[in-house]
Amino acid sequence: MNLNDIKDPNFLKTMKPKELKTLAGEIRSFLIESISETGGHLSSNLGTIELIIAMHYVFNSPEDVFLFDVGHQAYTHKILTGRINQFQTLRQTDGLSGYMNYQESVHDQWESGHAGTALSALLGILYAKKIKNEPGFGVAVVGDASITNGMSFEALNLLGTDHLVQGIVILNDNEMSISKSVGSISKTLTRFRSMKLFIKMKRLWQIILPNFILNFLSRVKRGLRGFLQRQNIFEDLGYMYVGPIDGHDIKGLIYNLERAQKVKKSVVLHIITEKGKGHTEAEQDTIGTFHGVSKASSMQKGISWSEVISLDLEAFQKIKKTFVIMPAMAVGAKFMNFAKHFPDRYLDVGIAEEHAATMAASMAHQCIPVFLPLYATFAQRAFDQIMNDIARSDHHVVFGIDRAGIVGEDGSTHQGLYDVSMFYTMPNMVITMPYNEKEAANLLYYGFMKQKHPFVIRYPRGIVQNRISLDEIEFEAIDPTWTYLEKGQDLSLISYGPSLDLLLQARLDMHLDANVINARFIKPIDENMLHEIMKKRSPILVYEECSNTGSLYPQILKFMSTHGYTNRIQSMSITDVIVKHGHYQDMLKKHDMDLSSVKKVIEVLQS
Ligand SMILES: Cc1ncc(C[n+]2csc(CCOP(=O)(O)OP(=O)(O)O)c2C)c(N)n1
Repeated sequence: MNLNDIKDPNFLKTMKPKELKTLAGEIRSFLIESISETGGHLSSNLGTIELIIAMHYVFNSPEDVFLFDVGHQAYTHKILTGRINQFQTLRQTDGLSGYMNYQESVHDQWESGHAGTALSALLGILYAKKIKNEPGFGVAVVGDASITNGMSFEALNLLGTDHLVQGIVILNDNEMSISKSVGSISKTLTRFRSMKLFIKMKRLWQIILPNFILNFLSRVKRGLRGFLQRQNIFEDLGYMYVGPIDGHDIKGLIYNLERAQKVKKSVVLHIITEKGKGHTEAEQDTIGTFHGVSKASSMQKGISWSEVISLDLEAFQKIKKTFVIMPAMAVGAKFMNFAKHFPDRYLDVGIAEEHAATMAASMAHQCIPVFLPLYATFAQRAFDQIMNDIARSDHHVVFGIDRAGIVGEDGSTHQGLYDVSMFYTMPNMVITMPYNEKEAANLLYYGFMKQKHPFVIRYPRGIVQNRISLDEIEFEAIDPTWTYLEKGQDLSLISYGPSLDLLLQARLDMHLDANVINARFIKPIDENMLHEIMKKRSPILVYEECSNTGSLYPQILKFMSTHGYTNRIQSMSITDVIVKHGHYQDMLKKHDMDLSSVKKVIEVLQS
């Protein structure tokens, strides 16, 4: 069939299993070709094609609601709901989102981007349907890594024994998070996978025996299995557990989904899929390189900020041994080499930011130097733990806040725009951002060697100019002050991180006699330098690629009002707006943060 003709999933209902299989093959070929051009979540989507076809075959979306945990694995859902023609714009400015998106389709009824939300949302959907007296099932697809998230367990704990609602939880088990799944849940699932024969027999009993005998047997079985095999965690939590099922066998999936519809309690359908199915390299990938792939034409030269920080920390091990707690982002945060070189100083804790923060706090209390890398957006998950266990108690944890600022293609759920405000509210927190590679190394050194407070080093998603290697890295003492990148009389341009390059460029292009000030210590502020520039009474621009609610700008305003300074001051920031997916430069422009916007603001300030 011509995939471009798909308008909605109804056409599936009359198709035969063989035709559905052919369709899966066509979608797989399309996705491999299309994602290799645009970039996107390759492996996860190649693993869910048959599942999503079966879901749309059995259920009636949007009356039946589908929730995809994270939402990165739902490309087939996008195709079956009539969006294939937009795939050439996937993750691009004004194009198709890489995640579920309320604005794109009535079939997208849960947006997330952050792992672990689907089961809570499922309970919400089911209760809403009940209150509104609306028909329809709720079906949540959760990966074997996302189900280990604390939030997933909070919801699992309730749904299994809630007799007012019935949810269908599809546990999509591919043994992978981005890299390998970790922890005891993962081990438990491995044990389930080895129980296939037992499961087949159980399926047979359920077909041939009447209900009351099944119920009786179920009780006997639980006792017996508890004795013989240890129990099934999902059954213990009150669910009917069905599985493990081959997640690429459409016929089997349809059979089991139809059964799940008829069960009068919540069901966990455990399916086994292969991440990257149909793409040889992705199938063999045990590291996570193919979880998300970049657009072919967007490969930039140089190395990423994440790699700089990871290399710095490796080099720093000669000076001090530090422990890294990694919440599931080893590949993106570029810590695979660190993990290999220092296995006894590294722990992947899975998608568990809250746990990671509290664990870091207690290690710090035991005087272990801990480095905690968190993407800015995922650090939000651990607000309470960072606030209560680290900041309140003044524990010396060093944070690497990665993907700070506009993130580009991942879009609104992944923007790193709130971390400065978040950390600013926290007592004892020191917040920094390096301008270049050299400063990154020095801040890391300073954070571990000269600080006793919780210490944040934030860095963006982009690429650094100069490639650095391990043996080039040197650490120097750094003062907790701001520095002048350029000096001048007429105005002061203040920022931190690589955004300073924009200000330097504006200065150059406009032939300005201006200070360009590197506020590398975002908190605490450099009061001496502020006095120095304020006394000149010249105008000030504070440029921050983040929300300015509670960031550097209001601190400078507070300083000015305390000391009675009345300089003209202007803030450029991304405040109270949602930044969508798209090219980094496009987003800067769209939100009046690009070079030409800087120049316009400077002109106004000088007029
Ligand atoms: C709170 C949070 N932390 C980290 C991530 C980054 N992340 C996106 S997908 C993913 C792995 C998900 O694995 P799994 O749930 O097993 O789904 P799969 O991709 O294997 O289908 C991670 C860690 C995230 N989205 N949310």
